[in-house]
Amino acid sequence: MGHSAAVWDYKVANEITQDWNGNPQVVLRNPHGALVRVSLHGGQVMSWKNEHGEELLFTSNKALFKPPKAMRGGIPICFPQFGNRGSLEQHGFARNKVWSIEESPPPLPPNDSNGKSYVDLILKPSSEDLKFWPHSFEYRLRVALGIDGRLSLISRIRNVNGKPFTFSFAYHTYMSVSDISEVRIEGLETLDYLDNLSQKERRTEQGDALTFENEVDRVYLSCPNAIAVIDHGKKRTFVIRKEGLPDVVVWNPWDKKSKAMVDLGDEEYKYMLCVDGAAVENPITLKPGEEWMGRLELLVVPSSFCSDHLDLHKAYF
Ligand code: TA6
Repeated sequence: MGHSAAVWDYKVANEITQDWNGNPQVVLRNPHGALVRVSLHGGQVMSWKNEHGEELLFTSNKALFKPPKAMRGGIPICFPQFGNRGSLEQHGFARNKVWSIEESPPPLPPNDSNGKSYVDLILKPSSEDLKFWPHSFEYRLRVALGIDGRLSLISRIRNVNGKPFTFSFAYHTYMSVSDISEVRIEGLETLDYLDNLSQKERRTEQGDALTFENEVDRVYLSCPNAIAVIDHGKKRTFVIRKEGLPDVVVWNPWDKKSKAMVDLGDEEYKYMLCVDGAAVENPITLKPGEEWMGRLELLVVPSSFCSDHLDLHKAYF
């Protein structure tokens, strides 16, 4: 199976291995030793390591690596729905399908390739899929690792023909943190959110950075295009930049829910936090031939680089 050659000043080749289920897994590397693993099962980023070999994404020690269940961790793709409405499975089927590598996708802007190691994946509905979601789409996903170790995910979803369809979306991003009590999020202050713990009631966030003392399951609405997740314990900040993703899902199951989940250790809630670039409040409708793009970029910087310097409201792409 071929794969998109790394477009690279350093000509570092990507490699294809197999994951624990025998599913093909693409490994992206940069010349400083940073690494990303992407499984063709679900188009899921399974691992993102910095140049010191530190894992930046959370993966449960009790994860079930058995299709059709998505692995608990990494960055599962939630499409064509985020949540569990209607007949579709929770968070949609894309994360439970086998994707393919696309050698020559429609081009992206040069910036999305130059100096990066990347792979282009594609998902199209099978005749079986069309029976329960009768919409002809092409979903192209580029996963790229930059020279500075940043991770980019670019989704392009196109309505190929037929009738308009509507979807909601999230990059369900499990961040690895030192201890949830050491973490705060900046950029969501004063925003409205839907509280999934109170029948999606609309509430307003108070004025300070978001910290964590118990279960949180919220969709923050109309968020800035940059969010900072500061981990005081590890002295590092995840900078999340996004485009086409107005909302941010924040989820930590805390102790009770963790104990109830077969694929999450009882104490593991302490070491993870989901902060997802998403489009949930206003699902996206595509007419035939229209295409939607949702970009996510994750960068880890030393926490001394505090969010004041991040200019959370400017456009980044
Ligand atoms: O808001 C995030 C959420 O919808 C939570 O309610 C929880 O269900 C989480 O996603 C994980 O969902 P999953 O289907 O991956 O177990």
